[in-house]
Order: sequence, then C-alpha cells, then structure tokens
Amino acid sequence: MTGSVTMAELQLATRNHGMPLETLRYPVTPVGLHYLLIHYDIPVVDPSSWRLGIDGLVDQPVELSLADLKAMPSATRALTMECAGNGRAALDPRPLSQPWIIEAVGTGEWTGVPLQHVLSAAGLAPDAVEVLFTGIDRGLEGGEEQAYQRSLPVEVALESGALLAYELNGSPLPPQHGFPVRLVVPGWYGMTNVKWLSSITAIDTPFAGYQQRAAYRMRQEADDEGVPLNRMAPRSLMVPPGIPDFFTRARTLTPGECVLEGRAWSGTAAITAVEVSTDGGRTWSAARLDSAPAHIGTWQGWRFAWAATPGDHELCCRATDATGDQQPLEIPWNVGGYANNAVHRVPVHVVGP
Ligand SMILES: Nc1nc2c(c(=O)[nH]1)N[C@H]1C(S)=C(S)[C@@H](COP(=O)(O)O)O[C@H]1N2
Ligand SMILES: [Mo]
Repeated sequence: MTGSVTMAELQLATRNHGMPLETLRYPVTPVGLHYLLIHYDIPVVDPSSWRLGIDGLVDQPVELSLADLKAMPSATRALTMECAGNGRAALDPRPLSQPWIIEAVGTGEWTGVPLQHVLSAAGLAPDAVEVLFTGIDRGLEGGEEQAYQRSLPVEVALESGALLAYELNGSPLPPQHGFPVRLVVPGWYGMTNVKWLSSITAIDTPFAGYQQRAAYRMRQEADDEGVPLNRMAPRSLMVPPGIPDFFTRARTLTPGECVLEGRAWSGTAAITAVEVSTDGGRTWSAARLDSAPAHIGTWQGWRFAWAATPGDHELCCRATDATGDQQPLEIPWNVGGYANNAVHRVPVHVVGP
C-alpha cells in the first residue's frame, strides 16, 4: 500500500466496514458482520407509505406495497456478495475511493419475491432491453446529483435467480442493507444489488447513468470507454490462523498440526479447486472442498491440514473456477481499483518448541 490513507478515505472506511475474516467460519454471515457499502446516506423509510413502482415498458404498470410483495410467492437463497472494489487498497498507486483491503464480502440468506415473478406479472413489452433499478438514496458523485441507479439486461433480470429481498437471515432487512426491499442478483458484484428500491423501470436503450457509464468499468486510462464489470471473479479467503497482535494484527501460532480453512466463490462458474501454499506462492497443494453450494456465486468452504514448523511463513490460497479462471499472484492496476482478486496472503510467525 503506498502513501498515507487520507481523512476522506478513513471517513468512508469507518462508515463502510468489512467482514472480519475470522467470521468466514460462519457459512451464513451473521447480520452486523456482513460488509457494508453505502455511497450516500442511509434513508429512513416508513414501511406503511413505501411503494415500489413497476413502470416503463410494461403492459400493466403497478405500485406495490410491502404487504403486496409479502403476499407473492417467495424464495430464500444464500448468496455471497462482494464489492467490486474489494482489494483496491493493495493497488499501487491506490485509487482514491473506499479503501478496501480484502474484507468486502459476506453471505446473506435473502428472502424475497423472485424478480421474474414481478416482471412477468407486469408484462414486459417486446421492445424492453433493460430493467432499471432506482434507489431512494440521493447524492453527488463525479459532480452529478443522482439517485443510486443500476440496470440489468432483460435476460439477466429474468433468468439469473434475482430476488426482490425483504428479509436477511430471517429478519426484516436492517436499514443499512436496504430496508424495506432491495435487489439481490446471484453471482454479480455488489453494486448490482440496488438497496432501498423505489422503482423498477423497463427501458428500450441501455442505461447510461453515472453508476454504469462512469463507475464500475475496467479502464487503464481515465478517458477509456472501459469494460463494464458484472460477475464476481474467482476468489478464496482464509481464516487467519493463530492469534493476532492487537495493533499490527500480525499472527502468532504454535507448531504442530494446524487446520487452515476458508471459503471460495466465483460469480461465473463452479469452484473446481482451492490450493494452499505455505511458502509464499512457490509451491501449491490442493485443499479439500466442502460440498457445492446451490447457486453459482455462493461461497464454498475449504480446509487444508498444515504441519506448522517454527519460523516465519507466508500462507496463501487461490481458487480456480470451471472456466479455468484462476486467481493471479498479482493483478494489473486499473483506474477504479476494481476486481483485484490476487491470491490472499497471510504472513504468520510460528513460535519455537
Ligand atoms: N441504493 C443503493 N444501493 C446500493 C449501494 C448504494 O450506495 N445505494 N451500494 C452498492 C454497492 S457498491 C455495494 S458493494 C452493495 C453493498 O451492499 P451491502 O451494504 O448490503 O453489503 O450495495 C449496492 N447497492
Ligand atoms: Mo461496491
């Protein structure tokens, strides 16, 4: 990491916290430990007067209350969500934004109405190409005043298994995660999952608002058109073994058998392998994978028995998915600091016998 973190970055980092890595031990992240990313302010929403508009190119525009949504067929899905900026702080120079190190991830058990159900009931017109999701929250970004908005191609809206979620881990959504209703799309990076929904609009041209035209694109130069980010690149994380030093968080452990464990996911295809290195990435051995999750993009546990010997070691893990995509040792820099899925490295000190 180069240069000091600025007060503006620290302000964002204290508002938007990551998931402490030791809580990778939970298959479903307890509410309050899931990471948070809020671009503007958390809106206070009165659930009795809140309405979700379904409009634009639909046969039957409607305004749904929370009770209307809760009366529709529902589904519950455990889905892993990761911010596209996870890993940004490791790039050099560090792109100035939310300075995530590596913890911008969590898995929630989301309950809600399948988006497909709501769109089919409204009747999408044949000329609809995208579905636009608008949040209640407003702010300034890149000098533009805006509501937080993102769109999905019609096929993704209908076929991805997306939910209009009103519960997280069996309770109403907490304010910070999008109360009363948010979008969740299996396998896509965090920015896709619009919180505090106010409307869903079918449109006939690809949406070119700020969050799609300016943000969330892979670029080498600020004025490149860039390539939009969508699905999460493969990543694995490790529960840091041993005990931490309070201030530096350096890890100490005792010699002997140590079971390394963690979780891995990819938004594109099933995880086919997680490998572990105990020598900084020179040699790799296969970890044992838990059974496969129900949805692509939901994390999967892994473990590896390590005979820890006294001295300093750099533990690493890397995931590969069924397309052959594997986490790299380093990733090339990009303007927005997105999709840095370089292998997770955990330096440890094993004490003498
Ligand atoms: N309305 C709205 N939706 C939003 C955001 C936002 O600021 N406003 N942040 C997005 C980003 S960048 C991420 S990574 C996820 C974070 O979701 P979480 O805070 O529930 O983990 O929400 C997305 N949805
Ligand atoms: Mo994000």
